[in-house]
Amino acid sequence: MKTWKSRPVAELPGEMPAISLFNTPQGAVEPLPDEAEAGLYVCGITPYDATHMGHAATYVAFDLLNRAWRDAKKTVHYVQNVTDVDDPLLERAEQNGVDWRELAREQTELFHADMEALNVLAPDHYIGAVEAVGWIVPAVESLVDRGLAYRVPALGSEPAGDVYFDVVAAAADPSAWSDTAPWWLGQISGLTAEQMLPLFAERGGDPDRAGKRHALDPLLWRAARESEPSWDGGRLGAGRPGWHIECTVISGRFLPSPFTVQGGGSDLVFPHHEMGAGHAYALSGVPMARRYAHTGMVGLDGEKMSKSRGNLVLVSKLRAAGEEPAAVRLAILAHHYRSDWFWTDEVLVAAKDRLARWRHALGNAAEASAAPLLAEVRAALANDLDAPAALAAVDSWAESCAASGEGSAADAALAGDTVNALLGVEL
Ligand code: 5CA
Ligand code: ZN
Repeated sequence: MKTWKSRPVAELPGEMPAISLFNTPQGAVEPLPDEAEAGLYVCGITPYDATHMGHAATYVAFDLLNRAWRDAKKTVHYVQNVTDVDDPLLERAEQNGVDWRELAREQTELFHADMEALNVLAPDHYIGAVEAVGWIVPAVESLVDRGLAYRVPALGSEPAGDVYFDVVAAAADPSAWSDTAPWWLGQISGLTAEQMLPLFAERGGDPDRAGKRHALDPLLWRAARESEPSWDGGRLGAGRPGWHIECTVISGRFLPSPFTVQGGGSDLVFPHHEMGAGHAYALSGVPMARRYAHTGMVGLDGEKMSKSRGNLVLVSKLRAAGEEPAAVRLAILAHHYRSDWFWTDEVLVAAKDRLARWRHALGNAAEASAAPLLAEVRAALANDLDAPAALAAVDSWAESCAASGEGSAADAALAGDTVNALLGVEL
């Protein structure tokens, strides 16, 4: 699918230090593998109610990683999906009386325009679930053939042919073992089955579905129902893909196994990334990713910002109201990517004020001030993408420039490039 357009990124002198990132399964900040090529998969939007500030914060966070890696001279392979067919999208389209394809198309376009405005570098591959159906079918067939997935017979009002992943068989399958760690339920989230159950129900799972072998078995293929879109599923029969297998198959197609970082919001740790890792291991016999990174949840008025609650601040609305996207981005960057935080008007006011101070400082750049600033910003980002520390470094640079009354053009240029290339904020 077409993606959005990245703005050019200036090359910076000197070197980015080795980058460390919090790894969810380990619960600790760990050095990232120091390889010439890096693979990044970030779970994309389900295209309705895009782009709210929580979405924006998640993609800006992984954009910092992308920029830090590029500054470290790595070749980055960045893949993102768009869940352009799924229950919540179909429900919303029905509610609004619009065609689900039209809703997805229009919201995906809006998301792209927002990402472009926020100066988020575009992924190399932007892939829709609909595009991926033809790759998902053989993957699910192979899981069924190998006894790691099963079909549920017709029961009550449900037709025959829904296919589920067998979490018990997949975790125990000896043919899938290798010298790298096999997958088990809880590997990514560290949760117990008791803790998983309510989350599973809340986040798209169906623990009470009759005919399943285990309450936590996730859906791989949903047999065709009247009035629901469906595709040719080969030996599976007509239907549409489940959610987790979508990201597993898309990442597996465009990235090596394991790839470097699987990313998304903390609401995806379980079941989405847990089950995705299970699917990937069952399909390839190696782990899906080396690291799993998760952003905190952005909220509004004391609650998580979510489409279902409807408490949304949309990037497009702020843009339409004349707010500068660079200020919106700075408002996001004032929070560490792993913390949960609330969007408020004051957050944006503070960001606009900061942007103005930084821009003013460019006109008074102190001699030899930019190279130390670059080193500080790099060190902050290398330490688990600590954007607030990077912002503090630019703040004190700006303050010392204002006091210096000098006007070094070379320092202004390098400071501007530093803020633009590493933080994605154009001064
Ligand atoms: N399509 C799936 C992922 S495959 C999905 O979760 N879509 S989404 O539209 O609900 O979310 C898109 C991305 O934004 C996901 O990475 C999700 O974790 C993240 N996200 C959603 N809500 C918030 C929030 N309130 N704060 C931070 N990130 C959020
Ligand atoms: Zn995903």
